[in-house]
This record gives sequence, structure tokens and C-alpha cells, in this order.
Amino acid sequence: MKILVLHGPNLNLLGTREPGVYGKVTLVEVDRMLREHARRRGGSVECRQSNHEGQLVDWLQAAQREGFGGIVFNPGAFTHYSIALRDAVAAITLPVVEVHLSNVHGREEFRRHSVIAAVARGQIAGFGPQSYLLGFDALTAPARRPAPRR
Ligand code: CA2
Repeated sequence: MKILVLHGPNLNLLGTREPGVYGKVTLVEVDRMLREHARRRGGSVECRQSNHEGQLVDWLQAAQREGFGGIVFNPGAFTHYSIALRDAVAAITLPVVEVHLSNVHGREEFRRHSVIAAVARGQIAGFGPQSYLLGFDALTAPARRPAPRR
């Protein structure tokens, strides 16, 4: 399955500033890890980053007709207040998994609320770059449900 990975604002700075919060891995390295992870699982990813809300809305809206099967989305700071991104996620039929490098629930109060989470398939936060890999797995290898009892 082909998965679209969207990185929101400021994530282009990853690995160059605030290593104590976001680590030392750059966005180029995260994307490389994702491509390798997807390849090992027989899938693929296309990774894009934008600092602009409208660009992210356009990519979300276009994803289905571009042939993607799901979206791994780190909306960055937009997570906490962008109703435009929430509406875009709610409007599309593709599954979206919200991911965060940091554990947003253990940080400042304003980061504990996501306006996206309620319309996403789920949220993964706090595992550094691995959050993205887990997001890929959640979309491509949904957890097995226990067999029904007879
Ligand atoms: O933990 C995450 O992945 C966040 O989405 C990152 C956002 C933050 O606003 C969210 O609350 C949580 C910030 C991305 C900025 O990334 C930087 C990376 C390096 C240096 C400066 C910013």
C-alpha cells in the first residue's frame, strides 16, 4: 500500500534545533527510515513537509485521487487549533493516523488537546521518529481482533 506522510510546520528544522525535545534525527533521516520501513513491509511512502496550512489541506484533499491508501499526519502546532485541518481530515474517506514525535500529553497544557484526534483513526505520540513507523503499521497492518468464541 502507498501511504502519504505529511509533516507540518517547523518539522523541517528537526535535528537542527531543540534536540532535547525532538532529538537529533533530521527530517531527511526520518523520511529515509520511513521509506526503508515501508519497503521491508512491501509498501511505499511519499513524504511531504509544509509550513502552510492551506498546502496541507490541499494535500489531504488530493490524497485519494493520487492513489494513496492512508495518511500518516504530524500536523505540528496546527494540531492544537487548526479547524481547517480538522475539517479536511473529517471530509476525506482515507484513514488518517495522527502522529507526534514528543509525548504531547506530558508537555504544556496547550499541547494536550488535539482538534484533529477526534476525526483521525487514532493518535500515536511520544516515540520519536518511531511514531511515524508505528503510524505506517497502524494503517497497513491493522491489529488482529480475537477470533469470535463459538
Ligand atoms: O511532537 C510533535 O511531533 C509535535 O507535533 C511537534 C510540533 C509541536 O508544536 C507539537 O505540539 C508536537 C513542533 C514541531 C517543531 O519542530 C521543531 C523541531 C526542531 C526544532 C524546532 C522545532
